[in-house]
This record gives sequence, C-alpha cells and structure tokens, in this order.
Amino acid sequence: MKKFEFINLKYKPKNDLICLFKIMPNKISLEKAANTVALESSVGTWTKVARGKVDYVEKLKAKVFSIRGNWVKIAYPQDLFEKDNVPNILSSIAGNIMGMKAVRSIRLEDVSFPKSILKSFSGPKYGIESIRKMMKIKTRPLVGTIIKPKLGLNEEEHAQSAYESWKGGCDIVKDDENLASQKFNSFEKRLSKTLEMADKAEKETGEKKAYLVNVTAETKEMIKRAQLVEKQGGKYVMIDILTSGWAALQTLREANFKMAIHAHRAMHAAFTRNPEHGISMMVIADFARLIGVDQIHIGTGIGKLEGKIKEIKEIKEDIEMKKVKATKKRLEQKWENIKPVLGVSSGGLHPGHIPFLIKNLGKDLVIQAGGGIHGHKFGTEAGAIAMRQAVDAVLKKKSLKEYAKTHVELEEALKQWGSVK
Ligand code: CAP
Ligand code: MG
Repeated sequence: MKKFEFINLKYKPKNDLICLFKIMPNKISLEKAANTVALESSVGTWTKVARGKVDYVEKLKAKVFSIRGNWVKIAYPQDLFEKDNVPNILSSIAGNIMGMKAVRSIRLEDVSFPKSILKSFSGPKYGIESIRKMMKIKTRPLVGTIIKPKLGLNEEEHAQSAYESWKGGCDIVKDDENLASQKFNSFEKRLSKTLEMADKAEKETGEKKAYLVNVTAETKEMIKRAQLVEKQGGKYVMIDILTSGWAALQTLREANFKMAIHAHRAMHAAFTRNPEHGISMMVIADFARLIGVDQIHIGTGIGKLEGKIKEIKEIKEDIEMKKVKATKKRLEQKWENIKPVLGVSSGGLHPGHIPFLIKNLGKDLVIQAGGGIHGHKFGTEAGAIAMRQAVDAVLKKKSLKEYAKTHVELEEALKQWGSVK
C-alpha cells in the first residue's frame, strides 16, 4: 500500500477523540479518501504548505488507525480542539469533509470522547434520576402530549387543552416545535395561562405536572423567555436543538436555569436520514448530552416518521464503536460526571403502540402522543386517560385487548387506531 501521511494502522489511540466514519470513495482508493478526510478534518489542506512540517503542527495530525470494509476510524489528538466548544469540535469532525470531492459519501457514525473533553462539559443538570424525583414517578414511563393542532390555537385554547391532557393523566405537556411567539399565540400569555393550568391540574390530581414551553428563538430573546419561565416557576424549557444551533444550546445550558431542558430534534433528518451520508442520530444525541439536555427525542421505530427500531435501540444502548454491550444503554453510558439522558419517543403514537415501545425501549422513556391523544373520539381528556391505561396494562402484564374490556377510553382508542404486536 502506498504510504499515506495520515494513515497509521499501528497507532493505538489513548487520549484521542475517535470518530467512526463510513466512507464511500469517489473514483479513488478508500485509503486515499480516508487520508484526505483525516487531513482536511485536522491540520492539512489540498497541497503542502510551507509551515505544515513543523513539529508542533505534526503532533496535531489526525491518524487513520483502522480500515475495515468501508468503516474508517480516525483518532484526533485532544489538543486539536477547544474543549468546551461543540461548534469548534464539529467544524473539524463533521465540517468540510461532508462536502469533499474525494468522497462520494461520508457518514459520521459514532464518536468517543477523551476524558478531558467529557470533563470540560457540565452535561444534564437533572438527567433520568432527578427528573423522576422532580416528577415523583418512580419506575413507569412518563406520558406526554404535544398540543394539537400544532399551530393556530390561541393562548386560552392552548392552556385549556393542556389542562385536559394533565387531568386525564399526562405528566408532560409540550409545545410543538414550530410554536414560538406568533401573532395568534404569544409566548408570555401562553406561558402564564398554561402554567396556571398546570398548578390547577396538580392540585386536582395530586400528581406533578410539567409544561415544556418552547423557548426556541434568537439567543438573547431565548434567554429572556427562559428567565420568564424561571420567574413563573416552570419546571422545564424546550428547545429545538438543531434549528437553534449548538452554540444556542450551550448558551441555554450554561445560563444554568433551574428548569430541565427538553431537546426537540426537528431537522435531524437532514443529517441522519441518508444511511450513507451525514451524521448519525447517535452522534447528535451524544453532543446534546455533552452540552446538557435532560431529555431528547430519539424516535419510535413505529410511528409516522422514518427510523427503524434497531437504530433507535442503538441510541439507547452502548454500541461504542460497534461493540455491543447489551446491558448498557447508550444515553446512559458511563461518562465521568455526566448524567444519563432520558429518551423521548414521539411521532404518530397512540395507546396501541405502548406495549411495543416499552418492550423495545424500556421504562426509562417519555412516551408522547399528539394526534393520538387530541384525536380521541371522546376528546383530549379521554385520550390522555387511554394512554395511561395502556401504560398500566403493560405494567400489570395484561394485554391491551383484555384491559380494554374494563376501560372504555382504551377500548375506544384501540377501536380508532388499532394496536401493534
Ligand atoms: C408528534 C410531534 C413531534 C414529532 C417529532 C409532531 O406529534 O409533535 O414533533 O414526534 O419527531 O409534530 O409530529 P404526533 P421525532 O404525536 O401528533 O405525531 O420525535 O422523531 O423527532
Ligand atoms: Mg411536533
């Protein structure tokens, strides 16, 4: 094999950041393509430059240390990066290389971080355990809803719909990803009206009720909105992490508000959908955890959106560099002081999906249904009741069909939408 400057198959990484790429070369050898990826994502460019050979630059070179089929592992010396700066890290490992002519396609499948980088981030303020404590829910999955119609409701209707959802048994009510502060529904008014209803529902049900208000906006406005949530005693904020951008997410986390952070992943499919190109959801979830979201959408494997259960399980399980350790979950893998993140399944769900979700993704999960609650024939409250009944059935090890015989809301939901084996 021709000697490539950025390939060293004998190299044993120690304190490096490691990336697993799937690379399809473009009319050149895989080695040459891998070498080009390693150089462009670290210290090199398309030609030799005069100062490229000095020792201290040489030391920062990325090294391709494994090539198996089209899977290429690259080790990046930790000093290549500003440690607590996600945009900076991604500009190297998922930057120019995504558009290089040397590759027909390239997908960043997995990342593993050295201790020094893990330690430079705070991670989630709450994570699974503290969210359970805050919500006073010991072991069952959390049940949530997204107010529907997703846009168009005024503040009063929004709050009323939230109230009915909580009353029926939802723990969590969240805004939709494209609701911010529009003419028909302003942030301030929606926030105070909906939080008022959360208090009322808490008093009436004796359960904890959380409103996940969407603070996604330009960063200064986002922080103002989050301050308002804190002032009014909200438990959570929600942010569209990808449309807002990684720096915005860091801004929100580092402001260190009292609220937990719910991460919506709208636009992730632009990176994740093509299995040959882009960035895997696992990598996106890892960066979100590093910065410190408390819960994140991971998909359903079954609802209205693209994504197979195998890939979603991978996000929850630790398949670091493709070595499956079945007992550990990905969002919960041991990461120095960084807490585990709660996975959220959402998108086209209804009560009939609940046995499938718990069986495949476990109980440390938020199960959310928008249409699958507000579309219930008997209304929103009955829709939420049916969701909780489906959870209860699974916990009591009963089939939905059997449980529905004595639970009319569930019976109606199954009639409307069926169930999944
Ligand atoms: C769900 C949802 C969520 C999707 C996002 C929606 O509503 O609010 O945005 O779940 O997908 O608008 O589709 P429904 P993901 O329950 O009515 O489908 O979680 O996969 O990122
Ligand atoms: Mg939505």
